[in-house]
Amino acid sequence: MENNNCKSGFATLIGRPNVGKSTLMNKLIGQKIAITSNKPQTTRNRIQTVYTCDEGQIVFLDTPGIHKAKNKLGEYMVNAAERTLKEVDVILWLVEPTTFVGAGEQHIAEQLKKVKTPVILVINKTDTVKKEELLAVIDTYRKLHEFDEIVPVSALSGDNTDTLIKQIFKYLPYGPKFYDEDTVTDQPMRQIVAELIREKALRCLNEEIPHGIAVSIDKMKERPNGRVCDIDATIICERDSHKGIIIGKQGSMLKKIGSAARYEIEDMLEMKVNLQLWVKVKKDWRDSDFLIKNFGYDK
Ligand code: GDP
Ligand code: K
Ligand code: MG
Repeated sequence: MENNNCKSGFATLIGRPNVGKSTLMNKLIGQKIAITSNKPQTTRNRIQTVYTCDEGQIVFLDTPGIHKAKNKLGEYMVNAAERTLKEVDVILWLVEPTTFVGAGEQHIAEQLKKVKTPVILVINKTDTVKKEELLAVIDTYRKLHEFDEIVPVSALSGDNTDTLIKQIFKYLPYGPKFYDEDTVTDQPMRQIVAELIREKALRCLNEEIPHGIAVSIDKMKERPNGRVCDIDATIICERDSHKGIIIGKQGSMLKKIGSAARYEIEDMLEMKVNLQLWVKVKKDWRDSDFLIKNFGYDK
């Protein structure tokens, strides 16, 4: 049922890597869509999630983060993020609860000066600080930008996220919902599965590898009985030495990544999954236009 007071619009999440953008998104939507890890640049694709309630609908864009590009893939990510700032109804800038303002924050503040879009400062991880410290953080950021709202939250516990939702709706225009009530993302299932596998690989592997891997889904097919899904996926890395590490002693690492991923995919698809994982080397894939497009990283 649509009422005349319904509000619908777009919000984007920006902020340095690891401030908790994906965690917040997952908390708000109530299920896992954006992958999270303690390594920067986990999120490569612009993931849309949809929040629906009586008041209306918020379509969230989980951006990869604004930073200086180091290669072609980096450029795609930065461009996507900057374009988004102008297109949305409201920007959520997520920060850590600290008074230290680094070059990354300065850069974001400069970008925000170029757009007229309202900005809500979201101070995340409030579960890690005392109230006095929080006041000092608010003070620090007030000097950096004229925010339309400042909302402290804990994405992990969900503390104060209801206030955040209310504040976001203040800036959305009246209008009908964009998506069905039960839509939570417009990402194809294959892409979510690929991201889940990549997340598990990032978590299991050594520091030096993660940024150089991609995952492609070669086959994903539900059996006619509707109880099993067969998935073939390839982890693509940049070096032969990486391939060895990803496979591990007698395939032990690949097994570990595979079973962790399978467990979550089964949970998400609500059926048994037969996951076959392969590893391939493609040198310098991050600098190749063709490969970036091929893996869907140009959004
Ligand atoms: P992103 O790079 O901004 O998307 O950050 P992630 O969502 O991947 O989170 C990075 C790390 O911070 C993960 O280890 C999260 O568990 C952690 N984290 C996120 N939100 C909170 C929070 O509210 N409190 C605490 N204590 N940790 C958090
Ligand atoms: K991260
Ligand atoms: Mg993320």
